[in-house]
Amino acid sequence: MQKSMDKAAQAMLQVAEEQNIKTVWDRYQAQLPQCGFGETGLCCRHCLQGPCRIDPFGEGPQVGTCGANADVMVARGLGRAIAAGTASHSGHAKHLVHTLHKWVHHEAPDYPIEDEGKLRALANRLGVSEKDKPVPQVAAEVAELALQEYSERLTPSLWLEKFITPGRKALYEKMGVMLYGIDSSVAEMMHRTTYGVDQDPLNIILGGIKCALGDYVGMHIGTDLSDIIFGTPKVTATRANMGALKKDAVNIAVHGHNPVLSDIVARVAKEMNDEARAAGAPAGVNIVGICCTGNEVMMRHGVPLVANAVSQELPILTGVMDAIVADYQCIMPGMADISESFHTKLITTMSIAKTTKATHIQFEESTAKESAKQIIRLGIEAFKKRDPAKINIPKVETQGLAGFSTEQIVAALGLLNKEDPLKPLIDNIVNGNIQGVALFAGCNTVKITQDYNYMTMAKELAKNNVLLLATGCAAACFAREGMLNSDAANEYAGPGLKAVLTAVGKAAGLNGPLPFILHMGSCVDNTRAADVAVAVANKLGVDIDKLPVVASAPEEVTEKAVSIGTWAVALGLPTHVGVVPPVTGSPAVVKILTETAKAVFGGYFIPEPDPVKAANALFGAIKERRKGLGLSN
Ligand code: BF8
Ligand code: SF4
Repeated sequence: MQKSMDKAAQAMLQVAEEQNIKTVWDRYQAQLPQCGFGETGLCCRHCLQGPCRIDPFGEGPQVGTCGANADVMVARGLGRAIAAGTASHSGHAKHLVHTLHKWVHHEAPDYPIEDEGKLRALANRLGVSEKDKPVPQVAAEVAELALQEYSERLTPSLWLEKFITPGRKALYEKMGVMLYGIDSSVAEMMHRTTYGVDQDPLNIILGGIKCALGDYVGMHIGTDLSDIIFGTPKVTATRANMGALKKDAVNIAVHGHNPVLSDIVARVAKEMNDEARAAGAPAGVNIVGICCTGNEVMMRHGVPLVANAVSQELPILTGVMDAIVADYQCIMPGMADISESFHTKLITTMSIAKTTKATHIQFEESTAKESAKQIIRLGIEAFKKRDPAKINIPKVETQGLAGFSTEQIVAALGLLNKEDPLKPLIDNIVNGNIQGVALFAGCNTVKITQDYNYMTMAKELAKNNVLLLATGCAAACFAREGMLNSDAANEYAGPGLKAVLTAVGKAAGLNGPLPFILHMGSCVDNTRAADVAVAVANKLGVDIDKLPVVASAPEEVTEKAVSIGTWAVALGLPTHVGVVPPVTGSPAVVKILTETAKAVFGGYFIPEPDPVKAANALFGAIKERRKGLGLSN
């Protein structure tokens, strides 16, 4: 199997081979064959009488030592994956809440409050009267409400209630999955899946849905506060892939997820150009991005994203990656080993995310700018130690647009209808120019040729006039592959979709159509897409599960992707996964996820490794919903 479709990644993999440097693909090969019990979800280590395994072929044991059967084991494993994903997204968001809180108390003086309008709009939505109150007071009240979202509330989650449709709210209450606190939903999942508690797979999965709604709320808070502090993204012209690394600059990559670190580094870098020049780098400091925080700074500062997920190690092989600054999540431990073979300085910054082989600089909001400067200086020092013989920058660089926040999508549509911006979108869905909308999210995995599923599915769906939204590594993939521009829309969008994109592009003063894939941000920004769906559903007076909107994680890896997929289902979306999670050991659980969920929530999982079949299944789901709405075209 080819490792990656990305031309720059291919070039660097060649270098890895020549220099006998082991990457994630080699480590994966060394793992094969992977354990069949683990793959199917049929092993359990939830107590010390284990580990227990169930024989999927029916010959060996069919229950664990305590009597847990395949359904219980699989459901419990899934529940814990959702809890881990929820803890991660909401932990990231909690960090932002603390930053805002510190800003209010003058303990984070280097942070801006870029979007006062969004702060006030959010306060209003949450029921806080902000009129005539100064920004710090409104910020304090919003931060307080956000913190309250974490612990056990006596009333339903405010964020959930205020951002979903009335229909969903009623359904969640009826099904007993209403969220009363993010952290408490994680704790409850750990409780119900521990030794001898919940033994009904359906009940465990309902608990998983409740926990996944905690993920949704955590992500929403993350996006809201990032926008308030760092600015709501605006459509930005940007570049991507490893060709954006410069031989004559100090190249520093921000890697991880939270703009609390990366945004400050991107801002401060502008002040450090002279120091870089003095060190012999005429082009100054060149900040680039890896993974989701790369998306964050791409959207807000046009910083080029050079790699993500499975290809995150490869920029080191260019020989010009002077420093990689990491916060948390999706930073492979293998990065430390590869950076040791080069001059690259790997810098960790968060107390919860250290690695023994990296330099740790504790990043504190109180001294954010100073810490950022210290980090950049380490990059400048490392630059001096480059080995010219190892320099090899692949000439692959793409152009595209990023920064399609909900607000920007509404603004772009407003160019066609100022009074009623959603109307052009709805009209074009009704007349069939746009058949439906598909949200692409998730990662890249060693188990699939990098980008292959994304690219195949995007082309298939676009040809059928489906508008695509993308976040996280899906957005990163499309950026690297040069899909976020007018040329790609001209090449791949079906005639109806192209006509709409051209009309909006023209109104926006572009030389061609809008991209057919709208880069909506990082993984936490999936709730931006949900907000668009909720707004359309509310305007039409139907619930989300009636809309021709679908979701896909074609190359997913992380537990975070599992929680996102689960709340997408709970929101009512048919949700494709290209890597089948470890659930196949329980046909009962598979049935709950693919069929029972549809009957109850309208949304359901579509596990399908073949990207063409997956695109057909999603288009089929769109067609089914169009029919349900009485749209026969
Ligand atoms: O949160 S898509 S590999 S970088 S988990 Fe990670 Fe997956 Fe990328 Fe962002 Ni999301
Ligand atoms: Fe085995 Fe049950 Fe313990 Fe799991 S909880 S390890 S199945 S005894």
